[in-house]
Amino acid sequence: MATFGAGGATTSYEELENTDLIICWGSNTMECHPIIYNHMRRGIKNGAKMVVVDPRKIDQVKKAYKWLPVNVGTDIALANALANVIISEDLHNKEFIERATENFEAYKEKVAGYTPELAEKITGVPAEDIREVARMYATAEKAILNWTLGVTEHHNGADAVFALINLGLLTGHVGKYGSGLNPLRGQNNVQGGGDMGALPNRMVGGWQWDDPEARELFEEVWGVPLPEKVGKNQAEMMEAVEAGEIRCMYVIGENPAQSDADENKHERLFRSLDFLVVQDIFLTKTGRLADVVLPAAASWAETEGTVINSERRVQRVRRVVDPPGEARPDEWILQDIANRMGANWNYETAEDVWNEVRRLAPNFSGITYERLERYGGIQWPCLDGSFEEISDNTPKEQLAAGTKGAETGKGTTLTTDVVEKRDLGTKFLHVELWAEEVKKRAPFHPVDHAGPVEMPDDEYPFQLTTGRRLAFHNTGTMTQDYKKVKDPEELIEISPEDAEALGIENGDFVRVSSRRGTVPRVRARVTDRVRPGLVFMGYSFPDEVPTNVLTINAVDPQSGTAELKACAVRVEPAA
Ligand SMILES: Nc1nc2c(c(=O)[nH]1)N[C@H]1C(S)=C(S)[C@@H](COP(=O)(O)OP(=O)(O)OC[C@H]3O[C@@H](n4cnc5c(=O)[nH]c(N)nc54)[C@H](O)[C@@H]3O)O[C@H]1N2
Ligand SMILES: Nc1nc2c(c(=O)[nH]1)N[C@H]1C(S)=C(S)[C@@H](COP(=O)(O)OP(=O)(O)OC[C@H]3O[C@@H](n4cnc5c(=O)[nH]c(N)nc54)[C@H](O)[C@@H]3O)O[C@H]1N2
Ligand SMILES: [Mo]
Repeated sequence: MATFGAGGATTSYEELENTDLIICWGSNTMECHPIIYNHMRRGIKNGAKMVVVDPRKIDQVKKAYKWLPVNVGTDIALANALANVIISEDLHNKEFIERATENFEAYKEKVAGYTPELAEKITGVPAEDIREVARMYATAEKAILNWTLGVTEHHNGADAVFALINLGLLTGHVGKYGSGLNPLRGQNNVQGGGDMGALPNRMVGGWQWDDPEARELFEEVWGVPLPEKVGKNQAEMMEAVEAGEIRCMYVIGENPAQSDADENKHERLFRSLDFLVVQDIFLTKTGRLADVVLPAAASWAETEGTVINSERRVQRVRRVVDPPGEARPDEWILQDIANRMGANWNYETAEDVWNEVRRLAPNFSGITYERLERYGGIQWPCLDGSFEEISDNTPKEQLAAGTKGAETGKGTTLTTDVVEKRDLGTKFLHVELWAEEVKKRAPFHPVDHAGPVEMPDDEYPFQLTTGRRLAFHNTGTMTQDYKKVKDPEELIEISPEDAEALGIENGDFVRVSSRRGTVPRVRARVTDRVRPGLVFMGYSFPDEVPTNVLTINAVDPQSGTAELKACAVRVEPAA
């Protein structure tokens, strides 16, 4: 948003199949975004090269042309060094920079200090590899840079995102078919959650909270004055709990007592509340701490509505089974509570809610249920909701291919004959950066490297990074009872060298402790996926292995995200 004004992945999945270079930066795409990875796989089959930037030798490294085994928390130094090479070898896209960006001189000055040799010392990535990947990225005709939590879950994660976006601006790999910048969304509806205004400073459709035009529109549609104050993000809320300013909390579809960093501290804070309500489809740990549990939420298969995925595609969700017992859809509960507080909400269907969204947010105005029914998913922005001119005989594939014309780089809407006049959404964002005259330039944000807050020392000699495995989801509420998969328990990945030094073998139990807490028993997986000094844990079995008692609550002031990807721990053999 800070660079382009819109928060969303800029390309569509399809473009991953039609590009020359795919970079996965801090993203275990194969295990965590398997659908998107399938598109990447096709791209690789079609000739694209993949570069993986990850401290661990994750499985997709086998398919990669190049793996940059970056030290945890040193991504900014690496990105700046790539830029350093691109500029010093005169490979940057001067025409694009001149026309579509601003603040290049400051950026150039900043990255001048990040030579590949210096970056090698910080990041552990050989200078020659940095040079090679810099050249590949700068000279590729099309290149897509994808990133996720390895980049963002740090005390300076927002800066790291700027460092990556800067690379896209430097090379012009954004705003044209097959090139782009993609923050992959974690869940099926993370994009949708943000788009619906589930952010403290944004409204439905991404409007800035204090935008006068938006306030007028919302007050008119909702018929109530809006609060004057901007809201708090989750980290700020927990600070306010600690300060005694927030005494009551209502948690929907989240298990923060186990997903927040420094679990012991967060458990204390949740316990200190006067009143806690949890609305979930399972009884989570957070639910067990609650005064009131609304066991009423219905899962995605039991409810109606829409979700919005990483490529900004709005898709219908349909009820296929009835909710069990007294379970009710989330929006039903919210409406009932609102009305008991004196409001007068009368949404009968999910479509009623969606139609209000269409009034509030121009990006969605053209996405009617009727059109979703007809065409399948539609990518926002989509302004024009008409469709009657399309004949019923138009083959579905042709409609789906509607935005093909975008390949020419001429526009984001379609040019295929049949659907010429129809707005079937927007395949990729920011084509306006390639217009003759650019109205709003994208600024470079020069940033500096700053390593993790807590580094290993004599007392806590290992660096712990945390993340995911294919078969288990987040805090495990929905997956931990599922046993018919490989390794249905938490594991700590540890290098053969470290295992030998500790006198442990693959499958032995170890005890892991940090300055904040202790995991008494977790099974060791001895593997060269991690290098000496680094250990990795998931957090999907938190009742038996509460990984987040170890992690550090060092929060990025810009994003509100904790440094879940780096803390220092001690590992010892356990009984
Ligand atoms: N150590 C460590 N910690 C992390 C991370 C990490 O990498 N390492 N990652 C962080 C990230 S990226 C995330 S997103 C968070 C995730 O943290 P959480 O969101 O707290 O974890 P989930 O387990 O996904 O919890 C989702 C809850 O929603 C419930 N649910 C599912 N469907 C519905 C529904 O339709 N309605 C309602 N009301 N409830 C529903 C589920 O039962 C579940 O309890 O964890 C963060 N914590
Ligand atoms: N199977 C499965 N899929 C999921 C989820 C799940 O729980 N299970 N959760 C969903 C959610 S909510 C999210 S947000 C996404 C997350 O998707 P990802 O971000 O891909 O998942 P993670 O495993 O948290 O972290 C990705 C990688 O970051 C690397 N990494 C750690 N530290 C650093 C660093 O300093 N620099 C770099 N460059 N890399 C680093 C780790 O080694 C890891 O391989 O996955 C989603 N999909
Ligand atoms: Mo996430």
